[in-house]
Amino acid sequence: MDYFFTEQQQMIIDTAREITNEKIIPVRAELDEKNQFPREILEDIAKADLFSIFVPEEYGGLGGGCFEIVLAMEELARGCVGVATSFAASALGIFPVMIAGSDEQKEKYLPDIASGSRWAAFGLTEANAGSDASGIRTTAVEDGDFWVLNGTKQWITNGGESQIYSIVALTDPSKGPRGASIFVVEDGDPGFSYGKKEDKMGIRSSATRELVMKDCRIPKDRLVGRRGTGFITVMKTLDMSRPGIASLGIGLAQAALDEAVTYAKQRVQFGRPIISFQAVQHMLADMAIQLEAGRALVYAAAKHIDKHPKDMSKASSMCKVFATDMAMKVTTDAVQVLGGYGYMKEYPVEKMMRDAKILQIYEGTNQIQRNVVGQELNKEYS
Ligand code: COS
Repeated sequence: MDYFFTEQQQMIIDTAREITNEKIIPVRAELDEKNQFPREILEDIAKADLFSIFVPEEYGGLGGGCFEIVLAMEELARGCVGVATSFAASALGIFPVMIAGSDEQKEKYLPDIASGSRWAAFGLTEANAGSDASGIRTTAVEDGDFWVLNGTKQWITNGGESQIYSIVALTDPSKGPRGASIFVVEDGDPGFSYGKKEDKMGIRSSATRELVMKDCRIPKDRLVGRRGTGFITVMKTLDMSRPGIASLGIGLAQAALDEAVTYAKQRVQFGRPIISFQAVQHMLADMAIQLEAGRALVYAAAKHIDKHPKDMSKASSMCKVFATDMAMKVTTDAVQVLGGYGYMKEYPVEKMMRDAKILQIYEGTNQIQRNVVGQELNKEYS
């Protein structure tokens, strides 16, 4: 379907597509098997200037919006959701600075993020605070010209690989969500270290690790935004990033559909290619229909967010739910079309199905997204 991309948008797609075809697809199975972080591919992505898409022009970026990010992520995810997640995590990690940071913080961090010379990560989740994000226990206490952070963040994408971390901590624990603030912690800061590295079902090339802060002392100017406004910034950050996760579902489902159709045209049973059987055709048709509906919703949501940045939540959550539930279904059906071969690691759809699962879980489970949509409806109709 023609989505009437601008010249710049088409260039972003073409650039990401080239990286996917030449750098990602040839090594994705190996990265998956070895649990290996795609450092070199991220360096190629940096050279191709894709990290600059989401950074404002005044800080060396392309000044693209949510729509441009979505286009790049979709293409990268067509190759490997683990690699695309590693790319996406840098955007997620720096969004708090873009949303609430001071001019000095933006000048200090954004040009490096745009060039891809440093990567970011987002430290919100803790062992006892997942969906209930305001249940975090990490604290930040003022001490002269410093903040002292204590706590452990869990399942942090790009943990141990990034150099810049946006960490959510309680500055006034008695105030709940209104007592949270965000800080930039840098790799090498005293008292900051990396803990357990996770062994995951899918997106195995992405790094998922604990961040440990033990009397971690950081200068006062690392506070992002005003003290106590961290939770609102977290929510805005997630509103901005969730369409990106949706687009990973689109790229992944496209890859699964491509594999399924190609296989169905070649596989002969009962003397005919299996694509000639209506049972298979209907499965493929449903996959294609759901995929295109998801893509249209993600693009529409991203465009809405770019035009109405104060009204992101519903569009963002809607597209995250639809596109990632769709990706789970389409990748599962792709395995079904390939039958026994689909279940084997020799064929890529097995990895695709494993990769799809996390999309329904991270950056807010799809149950939480439905809560957000429901709450927004409640407000709209009051
Ligand atoms: N934009 C701006 N502000 C928002 C917001 C948004 N999208 N969503 C909520 N807020 C504000 C609320 O208005 C409220 O502010 P006040 O206290 O001033 O009224 C505050 O944030 C708390 O909101 P709420 O009461 O809805 O929070 P809960 O404690 O019920 O928590 C959350 C529910 C929002 C945490 C839950 O729905 C959620 O999104 N969980 C998923 C978290 C997540 O994505 N984790 C994965 C991170 S992986 S990177």
